[in-house]
Amino acid sequence: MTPSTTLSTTVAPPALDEICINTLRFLAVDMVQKAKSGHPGLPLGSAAMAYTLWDRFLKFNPRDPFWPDRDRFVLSAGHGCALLYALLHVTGFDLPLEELERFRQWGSRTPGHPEYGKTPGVEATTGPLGQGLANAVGMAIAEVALAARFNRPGHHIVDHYTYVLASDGDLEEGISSEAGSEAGHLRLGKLIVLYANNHITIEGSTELAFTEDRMARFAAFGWHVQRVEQSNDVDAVALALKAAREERGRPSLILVRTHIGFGSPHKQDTAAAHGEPLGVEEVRLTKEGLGWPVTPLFHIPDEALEHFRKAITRGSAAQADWESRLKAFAKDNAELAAEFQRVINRQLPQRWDTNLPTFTSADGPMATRIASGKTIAVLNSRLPEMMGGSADLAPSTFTNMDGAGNFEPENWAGRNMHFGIREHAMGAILNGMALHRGLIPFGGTFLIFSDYMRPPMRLAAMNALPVIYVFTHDSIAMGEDGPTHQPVEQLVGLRSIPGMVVIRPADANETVIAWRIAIGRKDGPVALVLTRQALPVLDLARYPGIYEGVVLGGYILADSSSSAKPEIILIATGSEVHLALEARDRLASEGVRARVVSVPSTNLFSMQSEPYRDKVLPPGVPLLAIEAGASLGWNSYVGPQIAVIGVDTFGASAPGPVVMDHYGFTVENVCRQAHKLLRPLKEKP
Ligand SMILES: Cc1ncc(C[n+]2csc(CCOP(=O)(O)OP(=O)(O)O)c2C)c(N)n1
Repeated sequence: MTPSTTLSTTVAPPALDEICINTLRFLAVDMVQKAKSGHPGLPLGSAAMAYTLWDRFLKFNPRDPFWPDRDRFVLSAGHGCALLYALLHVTGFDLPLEELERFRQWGSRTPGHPEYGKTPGVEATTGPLGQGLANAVGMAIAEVALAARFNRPGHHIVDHYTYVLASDGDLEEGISSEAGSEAGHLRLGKLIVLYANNHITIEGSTELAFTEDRMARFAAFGWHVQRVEQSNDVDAVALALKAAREERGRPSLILVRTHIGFGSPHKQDTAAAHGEPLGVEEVRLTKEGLGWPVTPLFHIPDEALEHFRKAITRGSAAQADWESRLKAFAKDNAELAAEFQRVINRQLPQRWDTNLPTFTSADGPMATRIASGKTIAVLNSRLPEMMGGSADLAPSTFTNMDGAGNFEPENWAGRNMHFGIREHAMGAILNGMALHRGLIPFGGTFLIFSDYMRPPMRLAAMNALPVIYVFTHDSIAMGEDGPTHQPVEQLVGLRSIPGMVVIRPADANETVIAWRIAIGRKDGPVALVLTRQALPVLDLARYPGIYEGVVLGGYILADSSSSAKPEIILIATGSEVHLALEARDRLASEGVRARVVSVPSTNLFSMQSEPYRDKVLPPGVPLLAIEAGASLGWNSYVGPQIAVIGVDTFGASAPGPVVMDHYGFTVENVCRQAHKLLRPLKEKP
């Protein structure tokens, strides 16, 4: 039997509540109708429960959307954003009515799905179903982690809830199971999900594809589950929310039976209410049916606005109360209070990077994943806001922070996270942690499994979130596990995400600098791509350009021995840089002037000035790119005089060096390709 509570009352909502709910419904309907695009169904069906939450429980201040101890509200079903924009406008956020009238138009603050950073009060970019729900798990994790770090007896400066409005699609997506399982395991009692169970998705009834007992499923994850039969019954919704808030040992799912397109005579409870405007005539009928004036459009009755705007006084008072409590806390704990402000503002402490390791050739050969682990150990001691882990691969990714403890229900002060084998949720949870602020989140797995977390990585880039990924086993050189584990197209794929910075360091010192860049980047994610196999440590005396060079994304590591212009440039990343260096020496002995350019980050290199890039890669000099990954992408560097030694099939199962040999990553082949590239030039009359 499902351990659930059934809550239902038959009392009609009081008149003012109904007016307020209809205000939200018809603002959304008019937005969609005016835009001739959007989703009216969810707002009509879910307005009452959203209103109940925002009116009676949600702690927020429209005048300060970033107040750190506000409750978080994530509209996971981002397609229903007209409802969120209506709520933000009526409660007094800086979102004027004209913005609602410009729904989905160029340059408006009311885009087609909620976009973090574009609209005040939007806590996360949502739209790809399931992501918001998993982001919220990350936010709830951040809340308990920061509470464990900063709260003191008598001082609760971190104390808020995380709410989600989710739809059938959110729960159908696999990520909801990964994130739900993790949240249940962690006993995140202040995470509350309102699930709009309207039995309809785009293709029709959920009977087509979604018939499991969702309450039983979430109960099995360790959640507290409740059912509300009538979503328009604000008292029943309120009762369930109250019970959910009181349940501190388990996250809560409240399954609320909603009706898509509620009130629309021809479209309620049908998929037709989903992704298109109701139509002028149907809007009229719906308004008349619910006792709403057909015109004016975007109608907000005075009494509704007055009631909604009480959120400003309520929110300002709650924030003022928090600020005075923060002051009292600071009086007793000055350093801790300053530290709290620092991490919330994403500032780094003074001299955080002064004792990062420097490696010498005597330390090598060393895999860059090991160098990364050693760097993490130092960063961990300087940056207590670092929190992260791996998707069950910490012994391979070297992401564990010694002495930081495990983050678990019995120890929310722990900073080593165990995401389980749940890469997709890991990515979205990291986003939620970053969105919350106060932490530097990072997560690791093998580069090949970045495929499992690409949707949240894309959103991290879109949200400009400072999230760090530690991807190891970065090429076919990882060897025996074979093609299923050998990344080929991942590098070019990740580099192509706008706003993502991918760094593939060539040795231990480049790895340290890569970490410094990652920690310092506050406006977007960084993916560190690291080797499993040991690599020589580049001699800093011989290659002094490393420190400045990595920051620029690409630099001249070793020039041709004579001062004359190079005849060919060997451009390489990560482990292949060493191959390029060897080939350069061989070519020199064969009378060819070759320059080696290390490009740990094509993304950073492309941001540099043209003169700098031309200095590193002078136009007209032939290029030979060497990277154990798909050749696609390198062509952008090259005119007709380019060749790429890459991997354009799936790799093979054999010891790493053997695979590398077979794929042409040998000094002989690099030199052969270089000569081949140069021959036509030399033969020119
Ligand atoms: C990952 C993902 N797949 C597909 C879609 C396209 N899509 C948008 S809404 C939706 C389903 C709508 O059903 P439901 O989640 O129940 O929302 P409601 O019907 O309540 O509006 C789909 C498939 C999406 N937004 N995200």
